[in-house]
Amino acid sequence: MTGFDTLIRNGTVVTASDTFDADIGITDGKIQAIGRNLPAGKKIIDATGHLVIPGGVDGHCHLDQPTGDGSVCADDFYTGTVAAAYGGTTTVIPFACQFKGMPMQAAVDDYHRRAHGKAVIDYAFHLIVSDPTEALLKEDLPRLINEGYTSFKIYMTYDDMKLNDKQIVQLLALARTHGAMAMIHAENADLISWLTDTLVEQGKTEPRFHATARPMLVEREATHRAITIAELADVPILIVHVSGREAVEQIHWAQGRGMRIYAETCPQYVTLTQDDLARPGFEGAKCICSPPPRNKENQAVIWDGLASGLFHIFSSDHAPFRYKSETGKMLHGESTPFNWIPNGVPGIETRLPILFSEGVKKGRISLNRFVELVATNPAKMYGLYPRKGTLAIGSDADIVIFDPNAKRIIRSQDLHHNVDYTPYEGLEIEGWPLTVLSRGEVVIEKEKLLVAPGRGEFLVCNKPDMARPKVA
Ligand code: DUC
Ligand code: ZN
Ligand code: ZN
Repeated sequence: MTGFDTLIRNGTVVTASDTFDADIGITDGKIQAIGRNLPAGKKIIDATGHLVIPGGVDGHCHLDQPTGDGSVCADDFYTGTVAAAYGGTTTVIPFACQFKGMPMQAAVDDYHRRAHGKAVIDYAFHLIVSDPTEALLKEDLPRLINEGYTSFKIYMTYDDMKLNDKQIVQLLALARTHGAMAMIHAENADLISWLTDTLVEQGKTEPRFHATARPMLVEREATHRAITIAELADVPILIVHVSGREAVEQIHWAQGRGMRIYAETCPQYVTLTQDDLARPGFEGAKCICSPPPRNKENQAVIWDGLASGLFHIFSSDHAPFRYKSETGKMLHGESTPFNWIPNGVPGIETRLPILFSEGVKKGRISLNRFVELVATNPAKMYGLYPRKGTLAIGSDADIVIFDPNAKRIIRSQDLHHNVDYTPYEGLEIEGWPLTVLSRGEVVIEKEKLLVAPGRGEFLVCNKPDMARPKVA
């Protein structure tokens, strides 16, 4: 056997199940061989002392997503995918978002236009359904699922997005019939609305009151309701961005009953707390996301779930809004009331390093579990496996050479997103990607971006096995 396009040699290969020393031979963008002492390739990458892992799959991030409140998503498909690549992610799945009154197809077409010519890594789309009309339920959504948009998000909160229980059950029944994965944002909208009104009437509008307006019980109730609706529709669902104990308990209960309830959590829920929302001045706005970060005890609960298998995926929920900007966190100036501050934190570049450093290095999760959470399971969840998310013969050569001992301090100025802050400023990290390949092409090497915008390809997703109802 001769002449791989690229040979990665002397590394420690890590998949979701195994860790072993091997070389990887790549030809035509695919992994052609994994073995010891493979013959040289035209290009040789020496991975001595480093881990060789599948490129990360970020199954939840927001790029160039239109909003309804005058805020602007600061990363487009160029800056967002560049930042992702620097952080060891080689596939992103952001959201084509339907607004009320808009055909879903129009949202998809618009999103393709936004992505066109920009991405440096591969991408697929989730859909956000906010207006489940009869036409959408009967024709548009089934057709889009069959065309490769095999996952959609349902909101139980946010006035312009939220669906009622009947709409949710209709959509879950549709997911069952057509084999799609339903992702659910579980927070009780009416309770949040009442709490918000009460706080605002009392003049309690600083960023820290965002956490008061969205306590864990509103997440718990909605999580339980989502589980109940999924049980009625008899279909698996994914509860996204789970923040703490109360939602975890509901998921644990449902999983214990044999239900296929999947769960996602994100870096913000293991690194930030509600105290970060009380940073001096308006700084707390930097950490406003929904659900909000909780406290240390809840972080420990999330870590337990990451270790035990309760959680299936670890996503960034990268929602990039600039801090010093009237299209960002300061939408209405420096004292923007919490309920007008755009929700979301940036984190597409720091996702793998944070989970590796805080999780693997601190002994909370294994190396294989790390790979499973950031790459393998998201690829499975969204019908991209085994093309993405693993190191196997025939898979796309989306590969990260990861230095497990690299020491960094997270600084906004060193990151590549188009946001003027990171909520993780000053966090000490051990472990960072060195070299990143996408379909065999070196995208990042020695801190440099080596590819042009537009090389990233749109991915048609299969219907995920994980979305199948349990066979009796
Ligand atoms: N919450 C969401 O539901 N989406 C984007 C960011 C956030 O905080
Ligand atoms: Zn959400
Ligand atoms: Zn989100």
